[in-house]
Amino acid sequence: MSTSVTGAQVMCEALIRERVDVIFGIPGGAIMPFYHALAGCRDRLHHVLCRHEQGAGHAAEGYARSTGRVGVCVATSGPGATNLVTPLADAWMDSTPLVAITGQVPRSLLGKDAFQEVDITGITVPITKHNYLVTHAEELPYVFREAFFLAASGRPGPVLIDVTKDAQQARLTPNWDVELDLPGYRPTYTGNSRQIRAAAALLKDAERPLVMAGNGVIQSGATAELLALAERTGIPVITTLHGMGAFPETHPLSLGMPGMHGWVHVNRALQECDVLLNVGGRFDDRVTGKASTFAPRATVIHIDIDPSEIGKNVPVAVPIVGDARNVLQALLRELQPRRCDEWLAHIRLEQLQCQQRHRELVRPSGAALMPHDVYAELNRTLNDRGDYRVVTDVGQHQMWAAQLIDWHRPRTHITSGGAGTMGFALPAALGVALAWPNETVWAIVGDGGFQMTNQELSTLVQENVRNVKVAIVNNGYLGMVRQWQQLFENKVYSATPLISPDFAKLAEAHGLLGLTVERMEDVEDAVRRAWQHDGSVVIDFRVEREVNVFPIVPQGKSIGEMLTHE
Ligand SMILES: Cc1ncc(C[n+]2csc(CCOP(=O)(O)OP(=O)(O)O)c2C)c(N)n1
Repeated sequence: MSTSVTGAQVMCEALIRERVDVIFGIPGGAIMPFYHALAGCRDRLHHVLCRHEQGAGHAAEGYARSTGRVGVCVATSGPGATNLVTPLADAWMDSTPLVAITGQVPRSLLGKDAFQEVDITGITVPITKHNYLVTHAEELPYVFREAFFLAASGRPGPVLIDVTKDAQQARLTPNWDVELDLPGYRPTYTGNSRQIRAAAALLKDAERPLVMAGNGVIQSGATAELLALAERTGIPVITTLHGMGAFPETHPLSLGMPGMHGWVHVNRALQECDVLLNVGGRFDDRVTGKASTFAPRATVIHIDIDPSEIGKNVPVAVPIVGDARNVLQALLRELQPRRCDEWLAHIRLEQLQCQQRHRELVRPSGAALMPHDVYAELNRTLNDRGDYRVVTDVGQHQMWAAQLIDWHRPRTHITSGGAGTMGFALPAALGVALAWPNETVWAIVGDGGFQMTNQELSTLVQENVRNVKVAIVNNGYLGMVRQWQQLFENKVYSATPLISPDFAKLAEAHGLLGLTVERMEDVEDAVRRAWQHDGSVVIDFRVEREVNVFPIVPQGKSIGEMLTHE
């Protein structure tokens, strides 16, 4: 038997066979054999050295979310592996296809509290779709094949492969002739035709129907089918935070976002609708508010690839398990043209009144720089140019971005929705920028979240990434928490005022262009300079400090009980 390759070389070869071109990580003792092997295939596998494993994980997520392909991150054992826990949880909550590779102590030391030993497979059981501890190099070709298949198929998600150091060092003749053998894993891609006919009948007869588009529409590439369905039936469409971009928001049938920070007219439409078709959304509590009072008059149709989502949060009359694109295609074959003009006019009237009032209420007089001014300018230039992706972090700025930018294309709005992970935006933008070198990637981030992972600016420089433009919406607070303290905790601002460094100087210290904007008159110029500058940029928008995101549905309340102003 030839003993020409190591387990580590097999790992690299497996990645190449899965058509991986870029991986994000940090080396260390237990993963050193893999890194040694990686040096031998630099021309085929590009490794990005991040500054923190959390950054590596989010970068892989950004790559995956913007391309639909599996993102890959790598860490050593122990603290390297535990630093990946947050991105794994994030990917789990947002159904992001990810493969995380970690080194593990040698098999002979397992369970002995060896140096940098952590039971990472044990830790990540609840936040991975599947995970593996590989102790024998011969298992590697099969495990990698299966891991990539699991990460990308059915409902996508993160998979972890933990490989002992001795398995990486062992020599073997790999067997690449692997047949997948997953008897218990059979995702359903086509919906049940009887249920699809039942859904069509409901949509035909409904007086106040509504379509809610979630992440599944984007994941399955069903945007054309969604548009066709809306245009054939005249049914208005609402888009969840992760559904943004699934339906063009300037379309006459687009209503906007529902939920905790959704628009008043959208939440009212949900409370009034008689048939609700949820395509690829999971009825997250940020969408439903108090679930028992959600859409009380609606007969609910739910299309989801994951059967365990159906009926989990909201009772469903017509469950359709399948891939959103397949199911919508089948549904389209059943649907005759119709219109919903009266219902739409009713919602539009409400929208007009609510948005007029909203505009008046959110603008305190004499405010220096309102966050809304920044978004208005970003929205204008993004839509003018079209060649962009936007990554947002978590907090007030994230909700304003969702509300105030018109999202048109799938995979252009990337955010941490399920886990709500501060620190996501900058490293995720790095992953997006490497996947889309010819587009401009805006990272919109708060002063708090930026400080959680801003060391990845250094990675941008090392990688010569020139297309990331960071817009910090700097309000001197952990803004979203401060807002809750103001509204619901009697203005006791406990641990939310935030001192920050001079962010423009921090950018300059990295050799990047740094700009500071304090006046409304300077917003346009700064945004234009950022677009034009051949290199990554950080803009510190110092905005009015105590501005709130409205509407807001207080925690535990029905979405019918929104606060629209202070
Ligand atoms: C890792 C992490 N820690 C804590 C939180 C809780 N949290 C949610 S929003 C928020 C404030 C965010 O502040 P900032 O980044 O400045 O953004 P802003 O809300 O001001 O736009 C915090 C602390 C979180 N979501 N993630």
